[in-house]
Amino acid sequence: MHLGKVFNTVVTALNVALPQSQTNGASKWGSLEAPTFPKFLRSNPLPGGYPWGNCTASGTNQYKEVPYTGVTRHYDFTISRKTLAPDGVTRSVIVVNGQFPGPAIEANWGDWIEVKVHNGLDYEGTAIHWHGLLQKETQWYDGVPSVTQCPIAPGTTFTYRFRADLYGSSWWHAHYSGQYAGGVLGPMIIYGPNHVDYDTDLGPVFITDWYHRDYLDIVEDVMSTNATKVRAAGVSDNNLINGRMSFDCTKTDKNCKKNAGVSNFVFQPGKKHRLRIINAGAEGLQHFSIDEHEMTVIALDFVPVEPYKTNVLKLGIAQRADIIVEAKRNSTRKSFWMRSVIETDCTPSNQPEAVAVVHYGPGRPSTTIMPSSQPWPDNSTACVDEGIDVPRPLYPIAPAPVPEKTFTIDITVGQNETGHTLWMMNNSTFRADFNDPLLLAASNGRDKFDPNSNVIDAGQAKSFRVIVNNRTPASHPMHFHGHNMYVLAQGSGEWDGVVKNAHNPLRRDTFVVPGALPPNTGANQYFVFQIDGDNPGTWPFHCHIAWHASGGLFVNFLERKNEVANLNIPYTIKQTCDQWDNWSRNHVVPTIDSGV
Ligand SMILES: *[C@@H]1O[C@H](CO)[C@@H](O)[C@H](O)[C@H]1NC(C)=O
Ligand SMILES: *[C@@H]1O[C@H](CO)[C@@H](O)[C@H](O)[C@H]1NC(C)=O
Ligand SMILES: *[C@@H]1O[C@H](CO)[C@@H](O)[C@H](O)[C@H]1NC(C)=O
Ligand SMILES: *[C@@H]1O[C@H](CO)[C@@H](O)[C@H](O)[C@H]1NC(C)=O
Ligand SMILES: *[C@@H]1O[C@H](CO)[C@@H](O)[C@H](O)[C@H]1NC(C)=O
Ligand SMILES: *[C@@H]1O[C@H](CO)[C@@H](O)[C@H](O)[C@H]1NC(C)=O
Ligand SMILES: *[C@@H]1O[C@H](CO)[C@@H](O)[C@H](O)[C@H]1NC(C)=O
Ligand SMILES: *[C@@H]1O[C@H](CO)[C@@H](O)[C@H](O)[C@H]1NC(C)=O
Ligand SMILES: [Cu+2]
Repeated sequence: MHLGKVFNTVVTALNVALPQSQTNGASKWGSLEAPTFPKFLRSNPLPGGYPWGNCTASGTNQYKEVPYTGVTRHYDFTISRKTLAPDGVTRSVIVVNGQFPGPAIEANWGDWIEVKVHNGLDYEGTAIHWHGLLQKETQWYDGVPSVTQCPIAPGTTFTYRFRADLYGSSWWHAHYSGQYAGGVLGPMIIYGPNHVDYDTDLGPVFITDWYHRDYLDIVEDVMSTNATKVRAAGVSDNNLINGRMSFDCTKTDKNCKKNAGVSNFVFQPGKKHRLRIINAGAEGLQHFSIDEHEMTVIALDFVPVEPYKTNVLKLGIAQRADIIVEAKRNSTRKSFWMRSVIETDCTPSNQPEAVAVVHYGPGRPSTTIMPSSQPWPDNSTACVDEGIDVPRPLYPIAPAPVPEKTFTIDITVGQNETGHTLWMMNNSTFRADFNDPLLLAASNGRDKFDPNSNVIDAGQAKSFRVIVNNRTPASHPMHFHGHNMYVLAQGSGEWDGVVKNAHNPLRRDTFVVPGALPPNTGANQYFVFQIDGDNPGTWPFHCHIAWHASGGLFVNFLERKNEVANLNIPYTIKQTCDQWDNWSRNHVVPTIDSGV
């Protein structure tokens, strides 16, 4: 819900803002030096055509056809800690190549992407997940420690190689404990066919709730037996747009320097701008808007949708939206607020509203001008995303009307005998075994797993349906790896069996199931989705709220185990385990939470 207040106290005197190097290190995101983005990468031009040939957004089934480009894009990431003040409050941030937010991965649809990851951290493992990609050819490079690999040990290097098998906007992030909330995240842009034209691609707009404490300290509180600490742990201190926002230093401690300033964007009058909005936060559901500008949504997650207009966009953690914003032709105002507000009814924050400035060109704008634009009215208080009624996938796909298997999963929360608050899926909380990844075990023929590995065997089902009953007061952005879910239904109580839009249901990789309302009365909220069993592997299905995943809200679907036994898993995966075994024999590994 918009607070409707402009940040006179915290955004005063933009001209005394900290330099970008002190807020975001080597990152240029959100500054006037940020790049714009092409329609596709031209390093492999085809005569008069596109790298994806004649594939189109409306005419090509993305899950069946991936263009062959023969190109590999190479990236090199070094992960380390650095002292930064993204909002003016100094803390240790985990940076990639010295940047927060991290560097962009760009590729054309169908390219291969190779990323060499050096773990330069002193005592934390890591692993990087390439959010939303299907990994149909390389199921072992999904980047989840204890599921597809062992953590990358400090001082060691691991190279991922995978196909850009879908196109649009996404992000990469650490999947080791709550580490991405400490800064290990960046954009992933995959160029593909466009169904809506635009003039300028302004690229990623990260919206991230922000915490002044290190993720390890937060996770310690999340897992503590002190209910007060558990409740306070997930309350964010601020909200950032492209890694930057001011903070009222009178409210806080010695670590507060001065105004960090806010991010800046430039629109050209009358032109259409593409923005790639990414909720890369730890917990906060966000309402994104640009004052006095309407936006047209053209894709959700990696799925192009029939364009629809909105003023306020709702994104749960890990969700993305590609939007087109047409700038006014002859505006009397020369700058407007961009806003993103954490929905505090489900996700608490001490400073829920982030702002950035949209300037009108031409010419280099003055960043000292404070906009006086007015926010869109937004009185929604429900903890929901864009829902299943309006967004319609552009390329229609009807899932199997009768799935081969159906699973029911209850989400509950409770304390175990020692008083730790744990999240449960079907009465079982997840706990990682960093030294024994599930995919490797399954490919070696294991079919009995530790109960806390939360493995659900989908057998050889060509399609399976999952009914998720959320019996907790919290809303959960539920993410499925290796697939886009067909979201068949959402509602309150018990599902009545009716499928919405059976001929073309919503597809996306993350969907927000609202909290049971009113809390604790048992009136659960449900959502129902279906998966095509076309991707042999061990695929996590989990809440993307970092602190809920820490508390075990995580299961793994073992899909087509007969084929899993035949996967040709490269030796490098086993090597991560040899290196991690060696590391964990010689060092104490802080295993505070579930590990993912
Ligand atoms: C697409 O391109 C292929 C070869 O590049 C060609 O054989 C095919 O006819 C084209 N399809 C359409 C619908 O234009
Ligand atoms: C629980 O945590 C709160 C907040 O940190 C603290 O004030 C309180 O003393 C703690 N209670 C116990 C029993 O440790
Ligand atoms: C733009 O607005 C100004 C002032 O309102 C007016 O003088 C001018 O003619 C307008 N230009 C166009 C192209 O509409
Ligand atoms: C928001 O306010 C408008 C106008 O006051 C009202 O019509 C609408 O029902 C409200 N919506 C919600 C979700 O409260
Ligand atoms: C969850 O538990 C219910 C009730 O015991 C059972 O019917 C269902 O199959 C279980 N779901 C999974 C995915 O194991
Ligand atoms: C409760 O959960 C915590 C965190 O997973 C764990 O450390 C503890 O051993 C569990 N207690 C019992 C009795 O299982
Ligand atoms: C979870 O456990 C409780 C208590 O043991 C039991 O009543 C309930 O049926 C179980 N639920 C599922 C889904 O297995
Ligand atoms: C094992 O770990 C030690 C200490 O971390 C390191 O010096 C050594 O090189 C490692 N050996 C191998 C084979 O990775
Ligand atoms: Cu959750």
